[in-house]
Amino acid sequence: MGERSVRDAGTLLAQARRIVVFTGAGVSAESGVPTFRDALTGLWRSFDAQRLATPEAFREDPALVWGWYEWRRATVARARPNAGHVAVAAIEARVAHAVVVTQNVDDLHERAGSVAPIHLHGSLSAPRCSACARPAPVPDGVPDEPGDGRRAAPPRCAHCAGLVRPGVVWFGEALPTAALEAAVQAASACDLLLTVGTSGLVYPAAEIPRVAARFAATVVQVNPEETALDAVADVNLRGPAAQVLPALVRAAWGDAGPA
Ligand code: BJW
Ligand code: ZN
Repeated sequence: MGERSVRDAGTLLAQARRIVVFTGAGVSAESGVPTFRDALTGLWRSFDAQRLATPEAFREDPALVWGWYEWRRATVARARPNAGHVAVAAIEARVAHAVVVTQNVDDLHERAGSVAPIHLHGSLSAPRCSACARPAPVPDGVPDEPGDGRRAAPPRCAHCAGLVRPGVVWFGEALPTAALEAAVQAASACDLLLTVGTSGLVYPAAEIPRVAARFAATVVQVNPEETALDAVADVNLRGPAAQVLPALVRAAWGDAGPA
């Protein structure tokens, strides 16, 4: 990441009145939460996440899929927000109209102090019945050994005895309407969108930075790798979120950070 580009992006950030921070799995990578396209380990070694995150996979083998999500819930429960999440919360605290839109199903933005991040793909902590859709309780405790993948039979719904499923959005499923509408609305009204740690491959979420660009917002991207959003971004800051985002906040508002 060039010093100058961070300084320039900091100036753009400081000038913006309406900001959207759009995040993906990469913002949680330095907290020890694997990204979606990282290779799986444990019992799931022979799968890829794209095959597990489907209604078909849950129908065929509910214990495999539920076990995978319980392992992920355990991983997140043991993780701590990193300096990238903290910097996002600092941007929110500093800018009157700042909206955090995340594709992540973890709660690390909330735990870093973000007020009401919009979750486009649901949450690991909101299980519901796969038959009647009623919310179900989060299982007590978390699995002991997050490194060791295990199958786990999903609980049964208290109302209809249907299988309880994770409250996340799988491939082929619609995103929660209110969340998607709020994200599109914020993207179409912002003057700067900061996209962090996403490959930009999964739709309709990947439309969010594109909507902002179409409405003439400046798009700044933070990612150590090239992504499908490189062409959409006006500024590409190549580096890990936990380093680049704090540097960006300092470049915008000085060492004192948020007011
Ligand atoms: C770092 C870093 C560091 C690493 N710092 N960065 C148009 C064209 C083609 C296909 C479609 C289309 N529209 C829809 C589709 C189908 C499909 C889709 O998009 N498929 C594509 C793969 C081609 N979309 C859907 O099916 C969606 N539903 C839908 O369209 O419904 C239609 C419908 C309408 C009405 C009724 C019914 C149906 C649903 C998509 C749901 C996605 N769900 C998942 C799983 C959520 C639950 C879970 O977590 O298990 O969401 S998939 C997965 O991808 C997850 C993520 O949120 C999402 C995005 O991934 P993300 O965050 O970008 O992660 P990675 O791993 O891809 O990238 C990590 C990045 O971090 C990398 O760039 C690294 O370099 C970077 N990085 N370290 C900063 N330290
Ligand atoms: Zn039910």
